[in-house]
Amino acid sequence: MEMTLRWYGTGYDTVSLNEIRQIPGVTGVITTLYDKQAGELWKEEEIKTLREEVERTGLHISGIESVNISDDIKTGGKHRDEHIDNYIKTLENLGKQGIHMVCYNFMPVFDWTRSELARKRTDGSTVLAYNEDAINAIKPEEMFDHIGSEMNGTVMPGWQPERMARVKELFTMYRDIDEEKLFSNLVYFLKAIMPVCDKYDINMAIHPDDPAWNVFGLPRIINNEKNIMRMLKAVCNVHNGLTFCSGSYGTNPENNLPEMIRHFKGRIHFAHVRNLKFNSFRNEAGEAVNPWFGGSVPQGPKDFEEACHLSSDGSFDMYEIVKALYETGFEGPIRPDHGRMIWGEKAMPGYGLYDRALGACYIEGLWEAIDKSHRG
Ligand code: DNO
Repeated sequence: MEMTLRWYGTGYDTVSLNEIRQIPGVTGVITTLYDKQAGELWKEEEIKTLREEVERTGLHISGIESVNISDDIKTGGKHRDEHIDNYIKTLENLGKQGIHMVCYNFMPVFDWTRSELARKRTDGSTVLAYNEDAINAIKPEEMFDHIGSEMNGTVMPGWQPERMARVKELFTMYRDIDEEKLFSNLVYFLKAIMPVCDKYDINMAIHPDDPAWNVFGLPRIINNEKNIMRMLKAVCNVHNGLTFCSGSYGTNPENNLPEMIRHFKGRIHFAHVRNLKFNSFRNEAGEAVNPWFGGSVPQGPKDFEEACHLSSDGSFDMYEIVKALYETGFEGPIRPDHGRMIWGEKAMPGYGLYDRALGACYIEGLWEAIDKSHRG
């Protein structure tokens, strides 16, 4: 594996490349041309400028997150083929610049969904959180007004104000799109781009739906083992692969994360490793318990918050997750995912420097220990 950090680019990220290069073990960044609209062409010259900026600091680009997919591609709208052509040319330009991993998602309207971006934890840190009752009480077109003020003046991926101003229009576009139609539009897109991926050896890594269930009645298709399998089989090419995001698949305790990693060996091209803490599972005495370790029943609305990366702080067994990646021979980029906001930092929620740096070191520590125990 290679340890990386997500970086949104100069002018968008509160964290600099020079800060990232000082995180122990981090050698690459996962980045993007943040101002590109979905469907737009990325010119080779623009990618080259970005690559050179990163390389001047001694880091390199380990992959792109994201080259976004337009709503016309997702819904099969009238600009679909034009946007796919741009996507193919973009992949070609990325390939020519030596970039071989692209993360994207196929979620309708909203990228990820949370009800809060700054829930306070008992230690004073703040985290992103989800509460089903709170989500059900919000009208989709008011989502941005609801959480926009907690973005610390940043523009969060998928939550660009211009896009959010069109939420009603976007819902209309998806009015007739059910799971089956969304799935066949995904397959259409993947089949069209596989030749260029083969030519330039580009691994496509679809990001799961976050959370892993339908929100606001919108269809979700990348949320569990069965649906992933269907997608991988429909376009059976090693370049059609996954971003394994523990925090997204893990929102549903029926997803056994280490088992899924083992199952999709060879098709996971990118890993987002983070932890969550569930608040909605309780034992008979009413105490909060971990849904993964038995004896628990959900009580009340689905409610989770993002924890720090350590197993002891959340509900996942991070050791088992990292071990599964190690034992399946995972060689792609890993990035710590959302971190808590700590030590007074003001940054994009989930994407500050400090807690992600702690997360990177923790994952590296697990990896080293697992590696040494395998070598005996
Ligand atoms: C949120 C991220 C997502 C992810 C996209 C990939 O923090 O994990 O926005 O980057 O879904 O296209």
